[in-house]
Formats: sequence, structure tokens, C-alpha cells
Amino acid sequence: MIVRDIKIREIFSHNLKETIEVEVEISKGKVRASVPIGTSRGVYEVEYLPTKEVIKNFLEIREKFRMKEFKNFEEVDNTILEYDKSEKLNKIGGNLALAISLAMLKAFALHEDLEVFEYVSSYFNFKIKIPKPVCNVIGGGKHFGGSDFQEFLLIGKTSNFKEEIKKIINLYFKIAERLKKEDRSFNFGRNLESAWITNLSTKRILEILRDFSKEYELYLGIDVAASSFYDFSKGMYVYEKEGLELNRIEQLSYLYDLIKDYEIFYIEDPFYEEDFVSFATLLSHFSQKLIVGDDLTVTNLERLKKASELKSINGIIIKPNQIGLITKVAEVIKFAKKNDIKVIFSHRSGETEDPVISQLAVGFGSEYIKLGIAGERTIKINEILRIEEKILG
Ligand code: 2PG
Ligand code: MG
Repeated sequence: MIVRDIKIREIFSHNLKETIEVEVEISKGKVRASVPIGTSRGVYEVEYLPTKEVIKNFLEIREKFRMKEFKNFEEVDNTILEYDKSEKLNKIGGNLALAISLAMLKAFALHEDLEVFEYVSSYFNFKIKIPKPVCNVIGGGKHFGGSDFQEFLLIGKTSNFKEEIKKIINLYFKIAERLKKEDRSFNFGRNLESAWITNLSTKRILEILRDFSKEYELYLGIDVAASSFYDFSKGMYVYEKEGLELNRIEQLSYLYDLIKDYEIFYIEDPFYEEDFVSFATLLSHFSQKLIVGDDLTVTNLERLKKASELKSINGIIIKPNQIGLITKVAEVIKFAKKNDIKVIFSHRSGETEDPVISQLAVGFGSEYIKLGIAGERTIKINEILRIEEKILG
């Protein structure tokens, strides 16, 4: 495949942060890919360089792509890695690396007249799968909201995406009606990921969601995003909204009780990103639940290997912009699948209109996909509906 041209442009994410989009032209047409931005980023994610710097770097690396022939996709990521040998891609910027890697992936798919999910599945050798939705319905933490926990999630139980998402959408509005009744300050406000913002206590939120999720045959989940309120100097989890300060053991027992009392099935980042051991303790108590690493693992093979050896998790969040290259995403998912760790593709709090994670989630055969519900968040939902229709006819 010959790259006729490659361009970069500055665009804005849905939360109005500057980000980038790369456009690639081949004989069959043009494709473009853009990069989302996280708000509660893990410290082990690849370097995210400012747009101005990235555009300068692009001018340097452009000639390695323009009018060049690529025999396979591997050559794309290798070209980037030859240019930047650093662990965290600080020279090129993880954001630029991903924009190029993704745009070239789309170009290869177009070159072979395939959708991205079909290309990914055949090139990397994964079995196509429609993921179950994991949807953020009430928010908190750094994403804004009344709770210290970042996300309250509803999760589909079956692989009929359309049916499960319909249930969750229905419930999303039911939840708002309930919040209106119980929380005088509630005014249908939504946060970065279109999750409702309420001042009800964490326990009351969990109570409402437990009852609703049972009625609707859904699972209940939380993203604690514990790194975002862990105070290193104190060695404590500081719950500003709840007025709690918990050490490692107290955090463990607090979460233990919540999981039991509210029948929580999915728990993401229950401890800060260094504490592989507490993750493992929690998992040893709840092997039938999903204990998920996000900031802990940052889509990084070495960190996943450590988490797997220590039996810290049985689920991993996959965010391509945590690692910067699609070949590395593929390696991480291969390892996860081999070691019986469930794969959860995920959006970021600052998204763009690029629906590519929906394509990747299906192509890499992931069990789950984490998404928002309303507003611009429907872009990713609708993409899965199209793919589901294509697969199931
Ligand atoms: C998370 C994500 C997405 P952010 O923590 O799982 O919901 O948030 O993109 O802000 O890191
Ligand atoms: Mg998370």
C-alpha cells in the first residue's frame, strides 16, 4: 500500500480540549483518525504532548510516510518505534503515535476493502465478538458529580448489544426521574461523559442502582478511580465528599462491604496504581466478580504481566491512547485472553467523533466496551449497532 499523502490537523475533543487528527490518502481514498484525552490519566500512560509540539514533530516524521510503500501494518508501528525508542514515546508523543498508527490501520482496511473490525480480526488473528455494554450512568470524582467514585456503571448480561443498550437507555431516564424526586439540587445536569450529576450519597446511589439493575436484569459496576483521591503523603484514600480518610486495610474493608451489600459485579481501580497486592486480596475474596485494572495496567504488557502473576485482576481496560500503538494493543489483548483476563475496551472522558474504539472492540473480540450514554456519546453506540447488524444480518 502506497501512502499518497499524510496530514495533521488540530481539532477539539467534546470537552473542548485541543487534540489532533491525522489524515492519510491512498489510491482508494482518504481516511482519518483522531485521539481522545483522559481526565483521570494513569501516571504510567505514554506521554501526551501539547498539540503545538506534536505538529512540529509531525513535520519531522511525515517524510517517513509520504509516498512510501508499506507491505504490512507492522511496518507502520516499526517506523514510529525507529524514530522514537523511548519507553513512553516522549519524543514523538503518544498522541501523535496513536493518530498515525490508527489512521494507517484504517488505510490498510480501506486498501483491502474491509471495515476496521474485519481487518483487525484477520490481520491480528482474533475472533470477532460483539461486546457487552458497560455504561456510565451516574458520575463523580474528577469527571464531576457528588460522589468520590468516578463512575457508577450498568452492564449488559447478554451479548445482544441492541437489547442491552435499550434497557440501559430506558433506565438512564428512570434514574433521572428518581434523582429528581430524592435530590432537591438535581436539575438533569450531566458530566463529562453524560452521566447524571447528583448530590445523593454514594450508598444511596448504590441502593437505587442495585434495585433498578435487578429489575432490569443488568449488572452493577463502579469505577473507583482510586488513584485520583489517594494522598501519597498521608498514605490514605481521602474521600472529600463522604468525609472519610481510609488507609489500605480500611479501603479494602469499605469496598468489601459495599460489594456485598449492593451486589456490585464490576469494580475498576479499587486501589491506587501501585497497589497490585490489595487488588489481589480483593480478587481472592471475589473471584466470581470482575476486578478491573485501568490506571493499574494502562494497556501496558509489562504491567499486565505483573498484574497477572500477582493475580491482581481478572479484567483489563484497553485504551489505545494509554499505550500509543495498535500493535502493542494487540499484544496486550493476546496476553489477557491467554490468561483468562476479560477485555474491556473503553472510551475516554474527552472523546472525539471518531467511532474507532467500537470497531476495535469487535475486531479484537473483547467481552465488554465501556461507553457513555447520551449526547455525543451515542456515536460509539451507534457504530456497534451498525456492526451488529452487519454481522448478524
Ligand atoms: C476511566 C476513564 C474513562 P478518563 O477512568 O475509565 O471513563 O476516564 O478518560 O478521564 O481517564
Ligand atoms: Mg477508569
